Amino acid sequence: MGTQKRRIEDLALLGAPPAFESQVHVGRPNIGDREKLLERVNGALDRGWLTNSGPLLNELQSKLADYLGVKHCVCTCNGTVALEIAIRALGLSGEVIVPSFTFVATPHALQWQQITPVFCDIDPETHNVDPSKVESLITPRTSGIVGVHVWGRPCAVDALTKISERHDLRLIFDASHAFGCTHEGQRIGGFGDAETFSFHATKFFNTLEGGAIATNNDELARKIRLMKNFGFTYYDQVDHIGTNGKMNEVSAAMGLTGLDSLDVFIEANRRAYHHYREALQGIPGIRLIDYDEREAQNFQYLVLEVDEAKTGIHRDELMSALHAENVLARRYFYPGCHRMEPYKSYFPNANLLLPRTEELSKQVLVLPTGGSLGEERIRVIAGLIRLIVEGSAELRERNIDMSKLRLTKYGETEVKSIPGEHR
Ligand code: T4K
Repeated sequence: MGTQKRRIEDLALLGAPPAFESQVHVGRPNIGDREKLLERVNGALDRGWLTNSGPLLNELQSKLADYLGVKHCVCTCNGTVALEIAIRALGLSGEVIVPSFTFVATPHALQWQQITPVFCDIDPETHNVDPSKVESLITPRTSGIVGVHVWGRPCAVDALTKISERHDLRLIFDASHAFGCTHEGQRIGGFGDAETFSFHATKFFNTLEGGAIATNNDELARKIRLMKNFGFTYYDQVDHIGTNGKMNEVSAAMGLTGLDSLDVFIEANRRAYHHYREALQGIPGIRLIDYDEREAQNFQYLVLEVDEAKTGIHRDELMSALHAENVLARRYFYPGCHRMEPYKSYFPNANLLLPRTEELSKQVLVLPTGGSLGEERIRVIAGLIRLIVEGSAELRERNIDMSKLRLTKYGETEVKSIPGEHR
């Protein structure tokens, strides 16, 4: 369950045992009724129909279209391929405006097709593209905008729609985080020319791996359906360029099972969010992002902004200290896509136009959350953050060098010869 720590000496950083015996992850999958899932998977095995427009996929697509309130929802093998197909089906080329503060799949889906992502800065309040910065980035080569609803909070849908209409640009929303969320009462999914979802295991709604493209445009949907299946129109007739973007029946079974439990997932996430909110209250320099509860939210991401001027400790140091306790907080989307390859080689000075992105990506820390975490563990995690922040001056006095904490994949932390007092 985790040990509630109250004294600086109890921190793993100082050699004490970690608060949690095993690693506590962000992105734990939401899993619905296992019996029902296995029943569906067994049905697929019995039918001997495992992919290529199986009955489970067709049922899922039609239920998703109803849920999202769109005419068409085409499922894909993952969210990256959903983006790639939407980009291609809409005929994007040249340059496309996109935030850098996103998962790298968003610009990769463009660059993969030789389209140049032009990074736009964000609004630090919303973490989403700042629409007032978009128009100055438009050139004769610009063909579209990809907005991202980061953390499930809708980006400036109306402003971006107006800009795209004014300049005759295509508009896609990467809604990977926003399944189940609304903007002005309308489900995310129906905005722009198309919206894409990721149903990766770590997402609010998952199909193991998977994704979808939602659109109200019949012709676009027809193209997308062709493109995700090699362009086949009949058994041996290919009428379009295509790829293999199909979702299989086991993934569809997972999706159908998850759909039955959406309300349970949301309620568990909402409760966890409020437990954190209460437990983190009053910690100087720690701000938990807000979700507008007048809208539907999925509360999948527990996002802190760490203001070093007030905490006395840098976000990375706090993260290292948490990793030492087996709390594997993540610094999404550090360092910003513009500082990742190939973009940092292509645009070495992109940072000059992205001051807000630069700043925020040094402040954000995403904590483990979700239904399986439970109130007690949330209190332990929040208690650790309080102890580390409130004890930061003392940690400095003890000459604890937190940069000595080395992080490895999934945050396995090695604490190496930390100077200062040890227990
Ligand atoms: N656009 C946006 C805005 C996105 O956020 C994403 C994906 C995409 C597009 C592309 O969609 P996909 O092609 O992925 O469908 C993770 C996810 O892999 C990625 O899907 C997601 N965004 C991104 C935000 O997070 P990593 O590199 O952090 O993944 P990983 O493997 O480190 O997992 C995160 C945590 O979840 C770990 O602490 C372990 C835990 N975990 C992971 C898996 C796979 C589990 O507990 N169980 C699991 O099964 O990217």
